[in-house]
Amino acid sequence: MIRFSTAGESHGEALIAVVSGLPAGVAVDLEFVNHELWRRQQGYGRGGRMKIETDQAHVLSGMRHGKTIGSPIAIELINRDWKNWQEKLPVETGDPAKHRAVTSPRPGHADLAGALKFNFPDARYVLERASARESAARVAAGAFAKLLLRSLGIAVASHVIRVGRVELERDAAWEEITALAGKEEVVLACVDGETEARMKAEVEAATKAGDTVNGVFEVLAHGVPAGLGSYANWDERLDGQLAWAVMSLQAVKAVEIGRGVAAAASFGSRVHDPIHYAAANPPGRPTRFTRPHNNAGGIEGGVSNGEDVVVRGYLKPISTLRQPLESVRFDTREPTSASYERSDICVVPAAGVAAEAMVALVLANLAHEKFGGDSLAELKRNFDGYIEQIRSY
Ligand code: EPS
Repeated sequence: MIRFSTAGESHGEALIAVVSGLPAGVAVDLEFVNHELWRRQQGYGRGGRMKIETDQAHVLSGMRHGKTIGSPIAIELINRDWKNWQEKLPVETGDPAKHRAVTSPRPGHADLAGALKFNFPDARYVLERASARESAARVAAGAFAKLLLRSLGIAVASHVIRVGRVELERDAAWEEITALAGKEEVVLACVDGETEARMKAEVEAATKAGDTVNGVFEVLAHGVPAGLGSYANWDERLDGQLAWAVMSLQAVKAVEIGRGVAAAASFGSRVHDPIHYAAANPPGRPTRFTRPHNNAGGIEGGVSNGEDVVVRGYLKPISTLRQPLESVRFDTREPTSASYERSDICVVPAAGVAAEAMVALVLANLAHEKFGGDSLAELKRNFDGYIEQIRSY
């Protein structure tokens, strides 16, 4: 089983990701891991914190001579901002006068629910862990999953399809989406320049108004063979696992598989993807079964069907507002405005990168579950045998 967990607070010394279960022998390209971390920091509308941080993976264990060794991989990401917080958030008792309380909860953030739950007098410790800063550790973990998937010919990418009222109104080709990851400057990670410019104007309007705006990202996984996930038990369904994984990301409030939302308002004859059979294997496809479109998002019955896996994440706008909403003081319970701390205006491209990581981790785990193996060679042998079976079906 490939699993991961993270630790670390937004303004603590470091974030940590621990990934276990990856087979031995996966070549780890740290430049790629760091590029993934860089991508998560980009996008028009990111906050001041991103000017402080340059996230870099410091691998502590589980990797020797450039390859995984089958042991848990521990990755540390140093928070450069820690130097500004050492006295305000010391690990040991420190000077209570230097504590920086978050005095009134922000509607939409975890502040109130977290303070009630953990019986904190203010929301400082809540936001420290609830912050989307944690998603950097997920991206580091996900990069390792992506490297494993890469050796099976599976790639995961994302793009932005909505910011506020502006939506991408055409289909995006896989090549266009993957090209975004190689760009030196990320604006809003939309494949269409004209739409992206209008998305940018939407963020500018929110910035001017002291407001925030988010939207929708789409993650695609290409090269996923038919047969990952299962309809046999509820918790084995690929769509369910992806929904959980993507929904668990900060600010994601809805997840869609394929064209699930539009499908709910359509007739079956307009939704389902007809099945054809080619005379020979189309290039790059292990199966001769083809579909003229992919409204199902590559998943039928909770099982991958060989088409691209397509997952959309809908983000609520960031809840830290420069023009704050009504709230209540933690100490006196008197009405006041919600606390304001430096924040982002728009994070859709960054959330898309974090969602790629989550999708990669789910797929890597299911691939490992199906094909097994303690070494990459063993996994690959089993994988190749299965692909041969599908190819000749
Ligand atoms: C984030 C780091 C944070 C925020 C943001 C995500 O940095 P700071 O709190 O120091 O400004 O920019 O956090 C939130 C959106 C949030 O709601 O907490 C990051 O690394 O992504």
